[in-house]
Amino acid sequence: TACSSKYVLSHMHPMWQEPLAIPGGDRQSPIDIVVRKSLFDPHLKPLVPAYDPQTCQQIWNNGYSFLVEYDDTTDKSTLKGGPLEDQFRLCQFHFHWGESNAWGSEHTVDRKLFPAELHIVHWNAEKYDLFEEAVMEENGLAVIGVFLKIGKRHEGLQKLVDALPAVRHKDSMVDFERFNPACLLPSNINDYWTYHGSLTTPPLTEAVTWIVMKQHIEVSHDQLAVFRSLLFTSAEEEVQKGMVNNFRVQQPLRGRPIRSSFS
Ligand code: SG5
Ligand code: ZN
Repeated sequence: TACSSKYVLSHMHPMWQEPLAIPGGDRQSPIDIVVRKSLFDPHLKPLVPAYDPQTCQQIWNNGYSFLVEYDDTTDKSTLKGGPLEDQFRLCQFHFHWGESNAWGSEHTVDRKLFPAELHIVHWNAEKYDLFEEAVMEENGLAVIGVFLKIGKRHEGLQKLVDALPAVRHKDSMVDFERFNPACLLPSNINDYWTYHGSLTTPPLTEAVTWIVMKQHIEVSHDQLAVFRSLLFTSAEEEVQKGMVNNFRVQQPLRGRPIRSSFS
């Protein structure tokens, strides 16, 4: 089974602003990427995603976003290269988005906001036995971030958009098969920024090597509108709340280097 469904984050609720406690606290995410302050590192390698669409299992509305979950019990879908020394296993991807196209991303580039941001989450299966262990450890996770902009309809995304009405409410889940998240990556995956940070939802652990793509992808306004038709609330709740603005506020950089793979 995919990593995330083993957990219930009981302290997580819609539009939470700040956690009860941050472990450590000086390597938190998300951040603003100041382009002229990022450091070109010629030793950064090309990124090598190798995803097997057969490991795709289900879509789950967890009351914060929708997660597309992958079987992570074997090394069938992996990420290596880039800033990573180990091989990481794909476990899920999800998005953050706004109520309007003027904001919604978690990271920003020179303060520029994007309407949405994709996160593809992987864990270090060379160093750790379980996702839940990796979440707590330095170098435990690698997350690819991709900005979404409004433009042409995204063909790859449409299969996912078509499935979303089935997971409208919190806690709903539907089978979802043979989806390759590589179809959501921009054409040039070799230009990226990387820095050490944290999960942007509880438990906010500082376990993440962030890899933020320089190129964005385009999706249509109508496709994002379907994201916005999801709900934070379960079917039982009397007052339904639209799932929008599910991003964390920005965090201080605190002197961390942001490296770029390009000059
Ligand atoms: C972890 O971080 C969470 C995900 C959460 C992402 O992968 O899982 C755990 O921490 C389990 C201990 O939460 C779940 O899977 C819910 C059980 O994903 C979301 O909540 C969707 C937004 C967040 O990762 S991120 O830093 O890339 N945004
Ligand atoms: Zn995220």
